[in-house]
Amino acid sequence: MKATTTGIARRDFIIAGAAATGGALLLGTITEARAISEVAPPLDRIGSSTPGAGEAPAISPQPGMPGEHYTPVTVPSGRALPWKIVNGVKVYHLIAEETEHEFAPGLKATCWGYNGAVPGPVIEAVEGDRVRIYVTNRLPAATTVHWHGVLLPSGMDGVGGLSQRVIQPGETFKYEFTLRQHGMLMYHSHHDEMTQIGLGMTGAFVIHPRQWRDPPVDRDFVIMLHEWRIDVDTRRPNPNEMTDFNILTMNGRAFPGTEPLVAKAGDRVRIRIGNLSPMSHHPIHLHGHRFRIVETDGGPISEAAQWPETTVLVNVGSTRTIEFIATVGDWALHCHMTHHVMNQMGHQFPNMIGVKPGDLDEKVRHLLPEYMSMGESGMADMATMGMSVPVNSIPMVGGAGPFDYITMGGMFTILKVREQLVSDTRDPGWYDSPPGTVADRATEAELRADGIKVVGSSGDHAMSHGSGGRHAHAR
Ligand SMILES: [Cu+2]
Repeated sequence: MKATTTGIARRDFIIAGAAATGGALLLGTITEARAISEVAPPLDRIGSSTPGAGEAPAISPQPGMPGEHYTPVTVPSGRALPWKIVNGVKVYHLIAEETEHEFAPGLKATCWGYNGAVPGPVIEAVEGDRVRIYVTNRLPAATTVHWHGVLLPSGMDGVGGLSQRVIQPGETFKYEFTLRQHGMLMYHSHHDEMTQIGLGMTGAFVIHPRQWRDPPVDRDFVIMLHEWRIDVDTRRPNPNEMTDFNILTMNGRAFPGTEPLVAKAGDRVRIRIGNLSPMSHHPIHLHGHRFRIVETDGGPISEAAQWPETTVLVNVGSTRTIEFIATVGDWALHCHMTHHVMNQMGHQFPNMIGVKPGDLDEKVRHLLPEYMSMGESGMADMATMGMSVPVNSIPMVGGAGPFDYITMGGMFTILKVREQLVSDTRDPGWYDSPPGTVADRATEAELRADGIKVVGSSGDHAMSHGSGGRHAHAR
């Protein structure tokens, strides 16, 4: 590891998430041509498969329109793919290409994605829509796109070699099918998956129901999970990595680079979470709320079967959609695997907990001038000591918080719920807790009143229950 003097100043982290791509929604040109001209298979029940060749075709309904049939999703740190309507068909254009992607301020790598985005932009449509998706391959390798979870004709399924011939560099393929379900689905390369998914070729495919669902939601967020191996001093994710990932992302961003989710108190909030990480399942935990798991990529879950939860395990290759009523405050939303909320360099330290290095540092500095022993009391110091980090890397943890540094990295973001919002999407800053509702140092008087004796030196706290002992409440 080459040490350099390029430090990352604290100010660089301040609300990095605020670099929002404001109003992330990009709607394409919507032509007036909404004539029903397409003959398509009938809408089908959830769980049924593609109709056979013998089934009678039916008229496709009108293309679903934002505002009329659905409220568009919000994609923190991301965006939706533009579309247009041509003769009643929704037409999209995905471009598979290499792209310089920023994971957080200070860390960029050359990834493979779609339309300059990693993950690719969200494809958004409505149940019943006929969609035509052109895929242009600008990569140096062949590729395909698989529409993950979508019920469609076998030849549109996008598995290279099995369902189609691969898309060679420079070629543009056409996929076309009618959407006969709704839910949070996904898309990804299905050719040399280890390389192409490992380099980022994934995206979300949201299909809204044709009828408004009851109760309607006020916020509808999409988050795609991913994991990467980006060695310090390199600018390419290593797709050969099997287990030891060191950058964990939500919509391609690692904390403190993640954009917060903004909601109003009392809002019904939906978060659709998809996992196309190469290897890991991610238990995503939301603070301060209980939510229900209302949908998987297999379809909606009946109300009686919806689990109340605080953590939802999102397996590789699946999606989970949760809903809840937003409570005012700043709430962490993160993977609960502890190594998944760390950034680079946080994973391979010798265990120094409890070690007293004495004059070791001074001795070692004769050989390694910048040497500093670390981790004697854990990793939290790493964020705050203002260490320099190598070029194009980010500290293992650390984002500016309202009280202290937030000792989190990776797959971590913040749900910000306010009574009033200035803007529907803009980061409202830090939550200003009402007086008396923030944990703080106990006063001597408080300790005395409750019979708590703090003995020994700092760091050696013990609690006394008083002379009577066992019944602390008996006073
Ligand atoms: Cu995880």
